[in-house]
Amino acid sequence: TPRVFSGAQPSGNLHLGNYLGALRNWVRMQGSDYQTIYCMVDLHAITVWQDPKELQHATRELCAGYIASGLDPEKSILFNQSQVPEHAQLAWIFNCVARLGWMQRMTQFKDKAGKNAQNASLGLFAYPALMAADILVYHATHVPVGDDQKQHLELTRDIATKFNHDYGVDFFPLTEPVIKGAATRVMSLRDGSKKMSKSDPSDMTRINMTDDADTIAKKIRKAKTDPDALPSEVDGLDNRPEARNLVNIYAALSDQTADQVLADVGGKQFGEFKPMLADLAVAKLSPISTEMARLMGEEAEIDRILANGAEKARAIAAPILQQTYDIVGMVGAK
Ligand code: AQP
Repeated sequence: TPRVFSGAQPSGNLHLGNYLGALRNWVRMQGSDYQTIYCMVDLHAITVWQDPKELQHATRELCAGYIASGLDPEKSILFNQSQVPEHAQLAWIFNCVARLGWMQRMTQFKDKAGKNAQNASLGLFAYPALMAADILVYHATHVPVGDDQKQHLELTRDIATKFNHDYGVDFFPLTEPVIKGAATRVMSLRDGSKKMSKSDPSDMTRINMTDDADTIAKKIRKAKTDPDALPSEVDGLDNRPEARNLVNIYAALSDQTADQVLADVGGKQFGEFKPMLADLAVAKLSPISTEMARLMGEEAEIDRILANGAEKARAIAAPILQQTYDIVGMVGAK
């Protein structure tokens, strides 16, 4: 069976971008023709500073978010990355396969490190090698992600190719990205050129999965737009990034294409469209936030699910790491 792996960082609030770009597709791949493995990537989160107490809270809340969105611990393996040490072990091997020049081209590093890159952690720079290990330690074949992860997935293929070539084996598969839906890159509500992100200092830029109905409505009401009416075709959204973003969100939430949405709402002003979008967002998201809050009242149950998932994940990862060590020539590998 083809195997799916994906993850999200417990680095803050799960938001609408994570949900539409990633999580929703994870749920759709569950219980179909795939074995599905979904991780809370806490080792990735600490590539930038995380307060220890907040990291613990965010990891459990992320797990609650996964389950509330429809992931089922009976159908998918759910666990946190640090509980499966094989990720970090394989990442070391990949640090020795990947080239400095490859890492230097990563746009996410450039964005996150900012102007003062000398002060970024070594872990932030090496992030894509750990991500490649997350995927390849399961020999995963499909990785559902948002559009922003495309470059990292290409690097994952480069690492697999170089490893296979250097050691003369056909061991690691070339993984396929799965980037699907009308909102594969949800943008900030305040700036149509920036992606919606957990780490944006302004909470008004994103819709958190934990936001209540009033907050969601307020954020959409205050979302940046232009003064024109909505066009009736997608071409009319050119050079209107904020308008395009709201239409794409509406399309994704209502399972339509942007063209179908515009066929209905073309000609309307934002004053009329925004309340429609707010109602739709509240209808789709409030059952999830209610369930998340309920699950957060059962911390011991979440920890049990994670421990159980980690055990199942290790059963797959450990033999693949052993074989890797053997290929590389580590004595005592067998
Ligand atoms: N704005 C987005 N639109 C669509 N998909 C998105 N994803 C993230 N932002 C958007 C997808 O969500 C999954 C998990 O992301 P992550 O937790 O690994 O972190 P990230 O990509 O770095 O997302 P954030 O929210 O911007 O976190 P911070 O601010 O901590 O860096 C991935 O599949 C991602 O593509």
